[in-house]
Amino acid sequence: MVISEMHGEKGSMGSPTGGRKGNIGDVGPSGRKGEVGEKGAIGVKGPNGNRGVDGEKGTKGEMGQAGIVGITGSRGSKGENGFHGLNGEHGEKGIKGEKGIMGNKGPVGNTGQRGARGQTGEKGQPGESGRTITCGSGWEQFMRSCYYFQFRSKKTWDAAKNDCHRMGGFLVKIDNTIESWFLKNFRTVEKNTGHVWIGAHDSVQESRFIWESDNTVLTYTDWNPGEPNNAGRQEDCVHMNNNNGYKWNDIKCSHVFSYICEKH
Ligand code: MMA
Ligand code: CA
Repeated sequence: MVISEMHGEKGSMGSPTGGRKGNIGDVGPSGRKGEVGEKGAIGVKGPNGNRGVDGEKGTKGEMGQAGIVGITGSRGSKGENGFHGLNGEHGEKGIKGEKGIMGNKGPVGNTGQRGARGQTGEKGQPGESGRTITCGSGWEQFMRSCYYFQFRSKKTWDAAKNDCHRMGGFLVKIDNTIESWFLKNFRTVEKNTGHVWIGAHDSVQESRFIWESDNTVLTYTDWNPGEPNNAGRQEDCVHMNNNNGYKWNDIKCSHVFSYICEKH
């Protein structure tokens, strides 16, 4: 704001001779308004304005990385039992059995005094196909042969062969499964515990086994697996091995074993 200067006007001079000083005149009229003053200094800083409005919400962040694999869980409990399996298929029909052994000669029928009893006599038929053999004391008859089981004496193969010859026979010649079965069966019955010579040998030509009874080459054989092996290149005679169910083995002829003779 501009403040105007105000002052009264100067009174008239008194008498030079000195009189008394006059009274003070009336106040003069107001002076003219002064000129505008200079601009004042900058005022003190005003108080802070109010806080602005909140910004808009940001966009959604990206998906985080997959977490680490968890620790292995403890073992589950045992499952329930499975169902019963289906029944298996019906098995195949078995192989036809071998032809049976020929029966021994049937008993002689009773005299026909009573007609009804005469029937029994007919059973004797099968026996007629075999020869009637009188084997003699100590010999066993089977099919068309007689056998002498010498289980109480032991000899070398040659001595055993000679003994059979002396008795009118030869060291046993085994022609087939049935005959083999008969000999093995006798071994069981007699409870024989040793090896037994049979009539086979390859003394004439190595590896060519023949029967001493008729010098024919073996057809039926019952070798123990791995035999004949001519161990030590000195095994020319054949025995039934008591440790292997009587299966055959070639061995040194100088061993002393029991033996079986055969005669027709
Ligand atoms: C073994 C085997 C045969 C051989 C005899 C000789 C026990 O069997 O090698 O082949 O004849 O030994 O003692
Ligand atoms: Ca052998």
